[in-house]
Amino acid sequence: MANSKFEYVRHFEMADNMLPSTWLVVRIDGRGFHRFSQTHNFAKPNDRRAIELMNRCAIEVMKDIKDIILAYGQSDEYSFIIPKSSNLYSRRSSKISSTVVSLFASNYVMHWAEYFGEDKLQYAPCFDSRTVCYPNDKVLRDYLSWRQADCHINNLFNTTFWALVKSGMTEDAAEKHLRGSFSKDKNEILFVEFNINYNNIEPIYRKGSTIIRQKTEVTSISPRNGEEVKRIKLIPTAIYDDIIGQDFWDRHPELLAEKR
Ligand code: DGT
Ligand code: MG
Ligand code: MG
Ligand code: MG
Ligand code: MG
Repeated sequence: MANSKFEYVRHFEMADNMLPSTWLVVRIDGRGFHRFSQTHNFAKPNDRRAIELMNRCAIEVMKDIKDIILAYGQSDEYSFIIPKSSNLYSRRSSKISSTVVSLFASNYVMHWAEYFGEDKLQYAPCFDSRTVCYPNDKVLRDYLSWRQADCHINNLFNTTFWALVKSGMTEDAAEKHLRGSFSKDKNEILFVEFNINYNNIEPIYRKGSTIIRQKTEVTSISPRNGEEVKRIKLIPTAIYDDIIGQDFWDRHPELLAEKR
């Protein structure tokens, strides 16, 4: 086929392929969710509906993009892990980032009402996205530990902050009260003043959500003879484990295995 004289403009597109044989992490984050959470009256410190909607979106992304082996989410963000061996979209950075974030955002809108019921979506939510490559298993685990530690630090702060405010302190006073405090101080305030043992708060809030492909028995009806057929399928499922320690990785050796 003859090329048009315009086709040279194609060469203005720059290659952005990510290094081969490295872990790829796509992190999406809600744009201006400080305002979005206020407009939609998210519960403080954690809105269960918002978290479950985020998890649903991540699950739908993983059902669509099979290369993703694990996703980790907290607050208004989600990280998607693509293994070293993957050749998804020839590892083109913007193609991967834009596909993941667009799928995530459209699912957020599509499934909103299932989680928020009568509380209508007030305006179109938006997420940003980036793809970063991590050269080995240690930095990948350190990346995930960084996000889970962030979840812990913010959740401990927010839980204590909102307990103080709900007990009658102004937001300014609560902010001052907690300035410069250590984890043990916040644990102490929660325990002594509010009778809350932080470790008993639901793991979904303390640990964030990890989606892995879990072996699940599914039952379907055979179109041939109408009989029930049971099969084991890998279904993306949310769990709320500690992913910083070695235990999680020992229980799921397939995640870091070279061959998949
Ligand atoms: P950005 O990402 O630079 O566009 O700015 P934001 O406003 O999205 O800020 P970010 O991503 O650093 O922080 C997430 C915001 O979302 C933060 O203000 C808290 C809010 N948020 C997330 N999850 C919840 C929730 O479950 N409940 C409430 N009340 N707020 C939440
Ligand atoms: Mg944000
Ligand atoms: Mg930010
Ligand atoms: Mg965020
Ligand atoms: Mg096209």
